[in-house]
Amino acid sequence: MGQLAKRSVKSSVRKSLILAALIFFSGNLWASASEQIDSENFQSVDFDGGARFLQQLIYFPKNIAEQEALPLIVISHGNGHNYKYYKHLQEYLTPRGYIVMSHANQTGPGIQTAAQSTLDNTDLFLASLEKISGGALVGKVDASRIGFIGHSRGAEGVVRAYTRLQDGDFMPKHFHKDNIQFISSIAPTTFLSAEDVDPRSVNYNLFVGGADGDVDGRPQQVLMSMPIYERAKGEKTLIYVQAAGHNVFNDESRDEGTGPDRLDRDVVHKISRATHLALAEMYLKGQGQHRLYFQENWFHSRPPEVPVRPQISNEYKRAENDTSGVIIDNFQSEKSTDKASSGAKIVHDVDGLFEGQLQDQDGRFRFSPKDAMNGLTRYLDNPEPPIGLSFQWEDDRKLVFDFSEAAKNLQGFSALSLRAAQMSRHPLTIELADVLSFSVGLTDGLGHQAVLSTEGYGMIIPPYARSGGWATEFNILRMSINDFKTSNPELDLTSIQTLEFYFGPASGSPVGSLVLDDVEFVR
Ligand SMILES: [Ca+2]
Ligand SMILES: [Ca+2]
Repeated sequence: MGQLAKRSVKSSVRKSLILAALIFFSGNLWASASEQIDSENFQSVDFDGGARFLQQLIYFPKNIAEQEALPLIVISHGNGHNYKYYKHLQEYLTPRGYIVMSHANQTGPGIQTAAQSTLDNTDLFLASLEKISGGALVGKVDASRIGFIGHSRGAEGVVRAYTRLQDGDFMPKHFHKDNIQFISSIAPTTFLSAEDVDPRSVNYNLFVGGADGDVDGRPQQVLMSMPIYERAKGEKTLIYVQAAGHNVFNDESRDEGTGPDRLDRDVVHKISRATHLALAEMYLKGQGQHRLYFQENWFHSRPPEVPVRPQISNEYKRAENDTSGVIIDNFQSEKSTDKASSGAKIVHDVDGLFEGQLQDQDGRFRFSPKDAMNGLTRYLDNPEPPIGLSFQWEDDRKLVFDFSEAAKNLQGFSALSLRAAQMSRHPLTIELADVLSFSVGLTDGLGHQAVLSTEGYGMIIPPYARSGGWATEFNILRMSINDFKTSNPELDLTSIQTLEFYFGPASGSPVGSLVLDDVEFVR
């Protein structure tokens, strides 16, 4: 389909979706009751800023008087939600040394008003410290360390708010545009364009529920969250909780999710609490040890509070301006399947090798042999479409990156990192019906080789089987360079010439349909 036709279809879809959304999300606007909770560890106070959308529920540690100035976390709810629905996060984060403010959010008209609410409430909060709890917070809020968390329209809204700050389109009086240290979007909509909603270089987390019955991940504007993640150029993390619905990310909204083995709100809250604490510790308090939870596959290493049972696929990518890694292939240049973006030669005998946009090609997730990117929802109108590789195997096959003309010195590197996904509803994904594994080799100039199975580093899990399979979900894999060396001490890390992927019965899953991206060595 041509770009113009595609655009007009999208814009009519968008209008009808907006209408449908307006009808669907009625009622449950806001409730205001003055309350003041005084627990052992925290205090909470309702602050009335003098207008309907300037209402705030503020949590701060009980012993605030003895504390240094603390970072601020702002929570922006979704449409049909309420600012008092995020106490599970507020009660958990506050005693750990944060001030957490959740505010009334004008989501009804859309993302622009939601973003305005986030900005106005953040500035108003910082301007009003003398009026809150008898001035207990005066001198206790460090406005140079702010995190934004949003949900649904509020999740798109917080990114819109950030984009406006960066564009100088909103001038805050009490904080600076670069004080936003991280943003976490929970199940964001995608109403607005890539130009208006762009995380730019901020640290960015995306949370998605695979059983979401609202922003359900169909390959359509508004309903697919992933393009915002793909736009981000800062350090970024993605947590895809397979059996979580849209509303179980807050305390009270009716669960609208669809799909098997649904997760209780309590379990989803444990995942969200642990994730947001790790993000806050990392980005607001400089506790870098939490980074490993995100860099590694969650079946290998996840925050201890996260229960092991839920199926979660996760992604991580270092910031674009972090030059510590060496990309072998991110597929963003060199469109030939014989040549990697790094210039390495590609030799392979896999089936159906296809390089292209990480976006479903026919707008539906039913299997079609013509759609080599089935179930992917990564691209709407990003300036640079994300591109990756897809292929299959039913026997022993390989895919080799040959950079012997410019051998790599991997001493000082910690890992090979890549993201990989089982393709939703592909016949070989259905035949496998299991987690997927393969083997990875490194070979030096003298022919010494070390081969490791991906199994030791996490799982490439089957797509969540909602209506037979929904999104094609990437899983990060991070394989230790040291482990390659240990498995063959003769391997000369100073002169690695090829990186080999082995698929099939001799090396892992006997059959499979895989999408691959971001193959790189990282420090
Ligand atoms: Ca499709
Ligand atoms: Ca790519």
